[in-house]
Amino acid sequence: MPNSSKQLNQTFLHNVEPQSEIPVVNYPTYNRENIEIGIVHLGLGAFHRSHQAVFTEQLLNLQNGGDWGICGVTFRNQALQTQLQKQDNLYTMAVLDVQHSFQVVGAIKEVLVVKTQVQDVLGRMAAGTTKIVSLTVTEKGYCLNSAGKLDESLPGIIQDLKTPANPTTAIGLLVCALHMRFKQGDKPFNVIPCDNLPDNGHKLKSAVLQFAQQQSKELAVWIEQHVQFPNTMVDSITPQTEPETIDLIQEKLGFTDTAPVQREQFSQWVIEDCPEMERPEWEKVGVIFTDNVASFEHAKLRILNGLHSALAYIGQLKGYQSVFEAISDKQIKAFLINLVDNEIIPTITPPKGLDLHNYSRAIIARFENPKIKHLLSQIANDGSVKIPVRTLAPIQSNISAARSYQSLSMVVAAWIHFIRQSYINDKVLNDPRAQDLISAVAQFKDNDEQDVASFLSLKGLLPESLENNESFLLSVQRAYKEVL
Ligand code: CS2
Repeated sequence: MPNSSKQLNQTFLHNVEPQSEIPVVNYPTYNRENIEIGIVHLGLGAFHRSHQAVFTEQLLNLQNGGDWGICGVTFRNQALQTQLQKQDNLYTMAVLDVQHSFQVVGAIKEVLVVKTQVQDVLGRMAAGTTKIVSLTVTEKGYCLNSAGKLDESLPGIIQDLKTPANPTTAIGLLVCALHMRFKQGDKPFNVIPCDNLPDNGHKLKSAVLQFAQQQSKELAVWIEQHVQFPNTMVDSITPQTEPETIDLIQEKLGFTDTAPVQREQFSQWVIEDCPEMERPEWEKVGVIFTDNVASFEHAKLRILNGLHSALAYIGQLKGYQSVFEAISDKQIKAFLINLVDNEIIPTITPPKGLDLHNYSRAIIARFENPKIKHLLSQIANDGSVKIPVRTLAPIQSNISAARSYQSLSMVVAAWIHFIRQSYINDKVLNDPRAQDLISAVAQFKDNDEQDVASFLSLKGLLPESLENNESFLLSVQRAYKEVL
């Protein structure tokens, strides 16, 4: 019988029966004390803990997994640090799918907080034992403008450029730690970005170089020549942890874990192959290394994330809260199928062997997973950085190929309505450009044409090729009238 007083921690792990009565739970099979930290991860959110940390865990569980323990860095979340420290940084990853299964993850050995321990974070990044710095800092964490370059007008970047030894942003941290290694005469670490941005490695590299150039030209040249920034594609639906998952773990596994994560069964990680990069042998646990990340990225960002954003805005306007609820609406599902078949798939050149029709249907089936409550409000966050990648990019491709894009325009229109509704109902809009977006909709005059035109003329919102594009404007104006 489960004993409810047990707390997940190292002592618990030492005493756990290797042949657990519960076949669905796996514990670390390696000795955590013998593993050095080789990876610093910036952005210790649920996604990292359910994805990259789990692939690393699976590798460590094989014999001779290597010194690839992780130092997880959160920017502000001291509560998570406290929770994890109580558990010796162990936590459970719960797979909520057709069948439940659980993995206790030991790969994270240390948790640091930038806000209170920035020098410790830098020390760990600058240590010669750190071979890789990976990131999940969300799209906005890359501090890019709509042209994909470092946005030097952002307050965080302005501040970090002024006080580079005391950084607050991911870009500032990377440059400062690389500078320390450069001055020490050490080899650099390599950088693996894991956020939903096309060309994430190259974009991050260019932002880092732009920042570094302002510190020292030699540093910038050294980074340019010696630091690898592979592009990657990551995929696994990981909603915020629900209290029910904590209860489920208590009930099924018999221990208390106050910081578990939950995700679906599906998990994929594609990384650009950089042969000279020292890294874990993740390919042994299913990670794909390829020189064609771009086509995986396009397929995933435009189909999965593109449909997600469509659901997030259209679904909430119709009063739904979760992906599962919205996809269960027949009209919405039919809209998504039409959208993906006619306006998204034609814009993608798939990687060899990937059938985009089947891929899209498998994604819709993943949305239909009733075990996962993925809140539309979570996906709706940060539209100003997601919509350009997920919706405007396929619109641009369709325009160049003279194809229709009316359903994609509907997504843009739903986004504008969503912002307007947030303003009317006095709801917080989570978006790096929240202020601009809210002031734009605050000036709406209930004249649809004018309102849409003034919204879309916000500086830096649209890629250059869509600014002043009459047919695009007309298409969104038409959709804006129809969407509600
Ligand atoms: C979602 C993603 O919140 C969002 O924007 O579209 O987090 C999505 O769940 C993941 O990319 C799935 O891999």
